[in-house]
Amino acid sequence: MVVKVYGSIRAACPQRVLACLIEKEIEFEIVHVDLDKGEQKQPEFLLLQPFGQVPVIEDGDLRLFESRAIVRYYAEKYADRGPDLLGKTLEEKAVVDQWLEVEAHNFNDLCFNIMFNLVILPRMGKPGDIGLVHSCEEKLEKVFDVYESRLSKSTYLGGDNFSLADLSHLPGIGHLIEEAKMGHLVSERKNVNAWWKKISSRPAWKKLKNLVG
Ligand SMILES: N[C@@H](CCC(=O)N[C@@H](CS)C(=O)NCC(=O)O)C(=O)O
Repeated sequence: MVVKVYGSIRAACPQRVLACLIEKEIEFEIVHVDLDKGEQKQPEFLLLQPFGQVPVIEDGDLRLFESRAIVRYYAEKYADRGPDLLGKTLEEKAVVDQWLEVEAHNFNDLCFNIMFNLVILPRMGKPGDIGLVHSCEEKLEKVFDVYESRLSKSTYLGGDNFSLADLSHLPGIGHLIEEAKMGHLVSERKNVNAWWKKISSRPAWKKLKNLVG
């Protein structure tokens, strides 16, 4: 069964899902939703995703939205195929989950506000709130300090192995480095920098970057 992924391949949340599908070697088809044209706000799309956001997946009778719920689902469904992205024991799984929640609640909004105000709004010819960008950058420095300390004790955020906690950061950090030109947040921190090099050189992520072009 080919998984249908509705979204834009350039947007962070669909990329989270695609990175997971590629890691697990799950066949997928992207149904492009043009965010610039507001296609995700059309009534037909709202039937798929009532909040008008991407991604949404369709897999047989299953329809799911929320990128982290989707990656958890596939990591569990294909636990025995490809890399284990969840952890083995209950305790390992809990630690992976903890850092996945950190990504969602401590990292993601700051990253989104920077991208939105520094890159997306100007691209649409609208001014971004640069004060907000600076305050988010300051807060993100503190988040990366926490990561630096964590990564001095373990190779990956969730422990000794690559997991959903790391995978979930790939799109956001990629955008911060490539589009917001904030690579210093990563490169100035020895452990974060080594971690980023390791996770961003995974074949699955490179394959996705090639698809994005
Ligand atoms: N929590 C949702 C967030 C989805 C989200 O914010 N998607 C963005 C693209 S990364 C989007 O659809 N933006 C357009 C909009 O909100 O109108 C998820 O992780 O799937």
